[in-house]
Amino acid sequence: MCPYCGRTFGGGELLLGCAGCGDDATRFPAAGLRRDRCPHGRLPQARRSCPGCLRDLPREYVDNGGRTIVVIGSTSAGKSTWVAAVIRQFAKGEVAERFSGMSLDLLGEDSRLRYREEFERPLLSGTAPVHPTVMPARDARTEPLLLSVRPRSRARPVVIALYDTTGEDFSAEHIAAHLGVASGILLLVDPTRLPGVRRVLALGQPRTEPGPRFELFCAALREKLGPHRFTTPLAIALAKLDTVWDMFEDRSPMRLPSPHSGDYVEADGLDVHYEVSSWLGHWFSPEFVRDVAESFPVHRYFGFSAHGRAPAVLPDRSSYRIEDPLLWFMARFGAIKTLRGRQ
Ligand SMILES: Nc1nc2c(ncn2[C@@H]2O[C@H](COP(=O)(O)OP(=O)(O)OP(=O)(O)O)[C@@H](O)[C@H]2O)c(=O)[nH]1
Ligand SMILES: [Mg+2]
Ligand SMILES: [Zn+2]
Ligand SMILES: [Zn+2]
Repeated sequence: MCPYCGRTFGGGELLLGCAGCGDDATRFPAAGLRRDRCPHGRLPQARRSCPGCLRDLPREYVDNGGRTIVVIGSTSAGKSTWVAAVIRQFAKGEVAERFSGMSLDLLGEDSRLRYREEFERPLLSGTAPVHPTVMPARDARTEPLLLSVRPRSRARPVVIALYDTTGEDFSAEHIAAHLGVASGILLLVDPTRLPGVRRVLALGQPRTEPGPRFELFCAALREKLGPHRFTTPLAIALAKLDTVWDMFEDRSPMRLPSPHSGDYVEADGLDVHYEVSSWLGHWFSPEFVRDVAESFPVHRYFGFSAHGRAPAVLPDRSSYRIEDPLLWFMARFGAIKTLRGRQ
């Protein structure tokens, strides 16, 4: 499937281009190769592009096939910041310290440029973004960041197309177009929008809550995919954990550093899952937790902060448990091992 236009093609349909054929240069389907040569008998260019939208597809994406992860949530839930922070976490080498040889690369010039311009600079530069929405809606739908995550050095990479939707997209049916093929969905919830948290922090009631949007989202999915339950793994994460840091007890798993190292530690994953789901039931609504369980048999709750444990203290804005959902997806994809039982 093309990560840009969403259409599906066979390998033989991907377009190749002539190299050094001058005025005769043309683009032709890979199936048209004759002994690895173009119609003029010369070696073609290495790059392959989509016959639907004509965009170049990175070689690793073509060779390995891609997994699609869609990041959704209300406006300003912290979606773009999560994407930026998780990539930075790899770049800083903090994941490789725990998973020897694990690495993440942005694939292709488009993804690298976009990461720098739209994620790294506005979200991690240490200055608050001028506009909360960093990405135009048009881009969110068609422009994934293509990542290649190598679980160990020289291991076969997992190629991930990461779609960072904007809040407005959350309920729209065009999201469902992606969700039908998604290998994973990450739903972010901003705790400062939840009625229970707002009462405790005396913030007044929010204009929008994530609940009605989640129902619309499920309705859009049903319309697209039929009335069945969705086998796609759903990760629901309480973002901006620093804003509710004081509400967790000392013994809470939300006080422990992420223990996943070498393997995905199932016991910790479950501890966090039960902690976050019970808080969400309490702060938000038990129906939300029930609806998630009913629609998505494979789901797990997470909590993280892109701004570290304390409320954002500049300049050190190291993050907390930011990579946990990605590690869970990697474990579900079979790319890293899951450690079961207590340590
Ligand atoms: N305190 C705190 N603030 C955060 C955290 N993550 C993001 N924010 C802030 O939340 C605001 C929204 O973040 P974005 O990442 O732009 O949110 P978004 O979900 O991409 O929003 P849209 O694209 O508009 O739908 C920004 O002001 C961020 O600085 C966090 O972990 N802690
Ligand atoms: Mg965004
Ligand atoms: Zn395409
Ligand atoms: Zn040629």
